Amino acid sequence: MDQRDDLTDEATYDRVRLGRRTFLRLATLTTASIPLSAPLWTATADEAPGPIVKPLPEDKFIVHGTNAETRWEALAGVGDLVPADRFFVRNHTLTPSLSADTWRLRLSGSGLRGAPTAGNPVEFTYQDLLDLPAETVTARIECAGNGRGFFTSQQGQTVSGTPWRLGAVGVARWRGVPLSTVLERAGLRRAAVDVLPQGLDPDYVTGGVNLGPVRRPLPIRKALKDVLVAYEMNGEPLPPDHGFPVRLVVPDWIGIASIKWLGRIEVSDTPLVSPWNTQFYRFFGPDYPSDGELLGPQNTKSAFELPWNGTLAAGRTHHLHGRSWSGTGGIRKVDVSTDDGHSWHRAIPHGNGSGWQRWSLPWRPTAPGTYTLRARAVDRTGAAQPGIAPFNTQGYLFGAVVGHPVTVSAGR
Ligand SMILES: Nc1nc2c(c(=O)[nH]1)N[C@H]1C(S)=C(S)[C@@H](COP(=O)(O)O)O[C@H]1N2
Ligand SMILES: [Mo]
Repeated sequence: MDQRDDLTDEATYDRVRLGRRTFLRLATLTTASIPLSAPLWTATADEAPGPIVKPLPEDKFIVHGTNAETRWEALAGVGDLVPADRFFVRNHTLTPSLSADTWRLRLSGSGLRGAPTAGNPVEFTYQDLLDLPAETVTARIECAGNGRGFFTSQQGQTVSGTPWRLGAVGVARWRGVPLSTVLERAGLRRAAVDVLPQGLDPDYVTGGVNLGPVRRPLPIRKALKDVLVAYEMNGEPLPPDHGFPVRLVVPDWIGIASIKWLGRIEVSDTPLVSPWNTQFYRFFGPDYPSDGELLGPQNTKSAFELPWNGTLAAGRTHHLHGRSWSGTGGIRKVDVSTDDGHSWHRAIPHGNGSGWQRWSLPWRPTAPGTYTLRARAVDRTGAAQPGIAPFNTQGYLFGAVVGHPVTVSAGR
C-alpha cells in the first residue's frame, strides 16, 4: 500500500469513527490544522531518500508505505536478538537526519522543580547521557497493530491502518540511561503524574489535520519502573531508523510508547493527552465505549520462521521453528498443529526465553498438498491465544492463532 492510500484510508476512517463532535474536540488539542495537498515527502526513485534509510532487501522485509515488517523466514537460525538489518521499522512519517553533536534532550513542565518552561528547559547533551550510569536490557518492541492484516484475511473484517502480518515485532539488546535517572537529575517533583516524550521526526499529518510531533503520555509509575533512554541497539549506536541518537525503550508496552528520535519530555503534575492516547491506540467499535478504551500491554502471539505460502518436500522430516511472546509474562507452553487444528503437539523450547520463546517441532508430511500450520501459546499468567481476535476498528492487538499456509510438494 502506498502512503497516499494509507493517509486516505485513515482520513476516511477517522471522520467516520470520531464523528463531528469528537473531531472538533481533538482538533483543538493540536497546534494547527493544515490542508493536506500532498504526501509529507516527495521521494521518487531517483530523488530524495525514502522514509526509511537502511536497505530493505526483499528477502528480509515487506514494505508498507513508510513502514517495513520483518519477513519471518529471515529470523530462521537467528538467536533471540534481531539484527538491525532485519528489525522492523514503523515510521509515522520518515527517518530524520540528526546529529549527536547538536542534539539535545529538553525537559520542562510543572512536574519538575522550578517548573522550567519549554523555552527554558533542563538540557542534556548526548555526552551528558553517555556520562551517566548505563544499563543494558533485552527488550522486545512490537507495534500494537502487529497482525492487523489477519482481521481482514482471517476474520473478514475491515479495519484501518497498516495491514501487517506478524513481522512488526523484534527483540534487541538496548543500552542507555534509565529514564528515572534522567528525571531525577532534571529535578523530578513528587507531584509529577505524567511524562510526555516527543520525537524529532516531522509532524504527523492525517485526514488533513496536523497532529504535531509524535508523542504519547507515559504515567510516571511506568516511567520510573523500567524505561530506558537508549543510545545503543545490539552493541552499536542506534541506527537512524531506530531512533538515532536517542530513543525510549518501554518494555512490554505497545511500540508507540518507545518514542524514537527523542527530543523533548514534558513532565507534568496533571494528566497529559495527545492524539496518540485519545484518537489512536484505543479500542473503538461496537463492543467498546464511544470514547474507546485505552490499549493495555501486548498480548500473546506466535509465528513460524517460514515463508508465507512456502514449500516443503513430502517424505522428509522438517523442523518447524517459531517463536512465541507476550507482554504480560514469559511463555509457559506452545502447541503446534499441522492438520488444521485437529491435533496439537507440544513444541520443544529453545534458548532461555529472553524477549521471546523460540521453539521447534519436527514434522514429516507424507502427502503432497496444501496445509495450514498453527501455533498457540500460553504465557505464565495463563493468557492464551484465542481462535478469534476481538474486533476493534483500528485493528489493534490481533492475538488469535494465525493459520500459516504451506505447500507440501512431492518429494524426490
Ligand atoms: N518519534 C517517533 N517515535 C516512534 C514512532 C514514530 O513514528 N516516530 N513510531 C512508533 C511505533 S508506532 C512503533 S511500533 C515503534 C517502532 O520502533 P522501530 O521502528 O524501531 O521498530 O516506534 C515508535 N516510536
Ligand atoms: Mo506501532
